[in-house]
Amino acid sequence: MKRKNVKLLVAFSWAMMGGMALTACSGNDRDYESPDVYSPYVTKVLDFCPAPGQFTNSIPVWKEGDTQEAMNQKALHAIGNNKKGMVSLGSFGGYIVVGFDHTIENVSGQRDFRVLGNAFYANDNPNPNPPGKGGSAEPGIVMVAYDENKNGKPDDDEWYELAGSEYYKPTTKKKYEITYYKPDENTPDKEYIRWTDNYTGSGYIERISYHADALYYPQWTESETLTFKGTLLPDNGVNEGEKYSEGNPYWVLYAYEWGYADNVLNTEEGSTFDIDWAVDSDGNKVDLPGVDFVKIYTGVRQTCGWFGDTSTEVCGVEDLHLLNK
Ligand SMILES: [Ca+2]
Ligand SMILES: [Ca+2]
Ligand SMILES: [Ca+2]
Repeated sequence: MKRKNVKLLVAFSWAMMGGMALTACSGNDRDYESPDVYSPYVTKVLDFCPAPGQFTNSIPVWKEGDTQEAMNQKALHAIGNNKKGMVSLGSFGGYIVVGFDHTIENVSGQRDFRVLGNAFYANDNPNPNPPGKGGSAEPGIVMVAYDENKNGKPDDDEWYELAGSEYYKPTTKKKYEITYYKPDENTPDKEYIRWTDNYTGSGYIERISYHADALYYPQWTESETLTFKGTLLPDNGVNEGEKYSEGNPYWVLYAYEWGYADNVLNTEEGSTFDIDWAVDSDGNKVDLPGVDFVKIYTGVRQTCGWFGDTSTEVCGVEDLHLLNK
C-alpha cells in the first residue's frame, strides 16, 4: 500500500515535470521534400548498445529472442529517416552509432549537423536564481568518423570526439572506463546494478520504485559484464528543494554551455554541431573533410534521487547542409 502511494506520487510529479525521458521528441514535424538524391537523415544504425538504465529494454522495446541485429533495426525504425522516435542510451557510456547514405560535409565556419534529443526546461524551478538553463538536460558526448579507408565502416582509428564546452575543464574525466555487472533476480533494488571504474571505485545504479519492474541490464547481450570507455562529464543534476509535496525533491538537470546531445531544445543552435570541433584522443584538433558516421553516448554517470539514472536520448541526426540550414 505504501509503495503504491509512492508510485502514484511519483507518477504525478513526473506528469508535472513533463515526463522527463518519456516525453516525445519535440522536433518540427515539417514536411521535407528533398531536392537531392541524398537523405539528410539517418539511414543506418550500425550499433545500438545502451548501458544499463531505467529505460533500457523499453526504449526501444526488447522482446524475448531479439538479437543485437534486431535491436539495431528497432533503433533505426525509431530514429531513422526523419521518424523522430526515440532511443534511450542508459547510464554512462551507453551508445548508438548511426550512418548516412552520403558523407556529411564539413563546411568551414558553419555547423554541419543537428542531433535531436528530448531535453526540455523546467517551468517550475524552485530556485529563483538558477545558474543557467535547466530541466531535463541529459548531455551525451558526440563522436564522428570519416571513412578515410572507404571500407564502409568506422574503424577504431577513424573516431574523433567533438570537444564541447566541458572538454578542457579539470572537472571532466578523460579516458574514463566503467564496467557494469549483470544483476540476478535476488539483487536488492538499492544495489541493483553494480559498477566499477578506473578512477575512484565502485557503486550501484539503484532500481527506482517508478521502474521497479524494469530489467535495466540490456537483455540481448550474452555478456555478464559491460565495459564502456569515454569522457565523463561532471554531474549536472541539482536537487533544488521540495516542490508540490513534502519529501518530493525537484531535480533540475542544468544544460552545459555547448557541444552536447540531448542538452538543449532541438530548436536551439545548441543542438547543432561543427565537425571542426573534432579532437584526437590527446585533445589535438583534427581537420576532417566530413563525417560518415556519428556516435552518441551518455556523458554523465549520475542518479537524481527518485528520477533515477540519467540517460541521453537520441531522436535523430540531420545533415544541416542538405536541409539548407
Ligand atoms: Ca563545419
Ligand atoms: Ca573505415
Ligand atoms: Ca533526455
